[in-house]
Amino acid sequence: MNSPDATHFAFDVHERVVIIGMGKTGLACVDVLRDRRCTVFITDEMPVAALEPAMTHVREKGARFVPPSELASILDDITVAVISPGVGPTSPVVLAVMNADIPIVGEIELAYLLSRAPIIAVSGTKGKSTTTALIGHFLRESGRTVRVGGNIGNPLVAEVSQIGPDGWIVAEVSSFQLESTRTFRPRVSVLLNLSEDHLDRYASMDEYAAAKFRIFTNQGLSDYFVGNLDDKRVAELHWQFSGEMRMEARQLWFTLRDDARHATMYVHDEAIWYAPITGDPRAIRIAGIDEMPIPGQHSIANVMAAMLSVLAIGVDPMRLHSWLSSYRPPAHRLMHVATVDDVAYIDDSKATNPAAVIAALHAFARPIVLIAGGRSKGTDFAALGAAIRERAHRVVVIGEAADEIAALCGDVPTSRATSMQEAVAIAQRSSQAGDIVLLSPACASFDMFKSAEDRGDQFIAAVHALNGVHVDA
Ligand code: UMA
Repeated sequence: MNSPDATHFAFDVHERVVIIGMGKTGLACVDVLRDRRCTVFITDEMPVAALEPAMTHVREKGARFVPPSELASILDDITVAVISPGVGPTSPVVLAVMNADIPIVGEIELAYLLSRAPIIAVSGTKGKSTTTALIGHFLRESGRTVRVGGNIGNPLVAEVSQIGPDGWIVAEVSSFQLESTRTFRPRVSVLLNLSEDHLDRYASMDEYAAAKFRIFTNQGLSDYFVGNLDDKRVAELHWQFSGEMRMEARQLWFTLRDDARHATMYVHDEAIWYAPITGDPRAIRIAGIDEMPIPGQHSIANVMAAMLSVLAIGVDPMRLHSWLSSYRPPAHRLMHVATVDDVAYIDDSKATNPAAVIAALHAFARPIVLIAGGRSKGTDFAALGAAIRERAHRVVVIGEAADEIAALCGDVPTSRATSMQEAVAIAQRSSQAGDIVLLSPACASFDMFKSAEDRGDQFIAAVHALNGVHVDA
């Protein structure tokens, strides 16, 4: 999105702002900008009737809704536009704003401009929410004041206004949010991995990666970059920081291999080791890999990324082990819901791309009944097919992508379900003692559910409704 940067905007009483998108982000921007006494308009391409109760909230805050058809009548007076992450650069509303030469600021950029606290930003195709939550946990345990927000569910702009210069912001940032940043400069940036996702919005994998790389573009010598040496695309950065890809931030790499030469954090003798970046250079054993809070290899990587992020800002490495044991994973991420008749039901509803599902399928050694499907995001499901054929003995397919996923399953029997309740009932009938029933959809949720959280909640409700349910503590 080509638009002038907005660093010179004060976002005060002189500003006349139009917010594009009236979801969570748009409404949080209304609140923050009205509190700063800006004149605020908001627009949304959804039919007006579908926009209640947001419309009431906007009115009560003293902002004005303008339907896209009437936008032209206010644009002459607008000084800056704020865009929600779900609104793509080719949306007619965005094009109209750009044609009127109005600067466009993404919500993450706005949050950064308004934040008095330094930011630790986490991106990647999978593992973002877990890593973000874990960093928040470590910082809280270390006695720091911290707010966690962004793509994880609560708009960052609302979080930054709750915290002063002594606190910390931990932000999960998606490619949608990063693509419109101009000056966004986190104190620590984390790039976990890069695999196919959102190819319904990006023309190519390179374009998607370029959006993600904006996380470190503005970082300077006093900042840190935390990267995954085991991810092919991220690791390429290790060798490629030159020209446009120049990185000034200090680099901290992690790996699941025993490679103290190239990484600051690595696995040695079934444990995570840290080679301190300052002071005593002797490596420190942090935790055994059997002590991870979530199953799977990718979980070890997320834990290492979170640990390096907080070590970068001076947290004591000797405390990390006990803080890891007190961590409780966020909902809908490989979350154990219940065991019914010796079958474990796992909610991984937030796995909305094939890579996350492949990781989930490999996180368990037990036979798996997979529930997958939903609205496709244009990604290639081929690798997912191979993982399904290797790991699952039954697949229950749901949603718009049901046929596409069923076609990949080869000899693995598939069943179609039209609701989550039906999917869970089929999964129960198809499973036997010792199995895992895994909801890990590889798709967006909006064809059948309000959100990924709603999809997970419906799964949990259906599991709890099964006869003989034994809910684990
Ligand atoms: N809209 C338009 N025109 C468009 C697109 C959307 O007018 O072209 C309107 C819709 O009618 C709707 C509003 O915009 O009323 C929705 O805005 P939004 O899509 O930006 O959604 P929010 O509710 O503001 O939620 C956003 C993120 N959504 C997306 O990026 C799609 C949430 O990430 C995030 O948690 C929230 O901000 C708080 O920061 C969700 C997500 O699916 C979880 N993220 C993707 C992912 O994780 O794969 C990137």
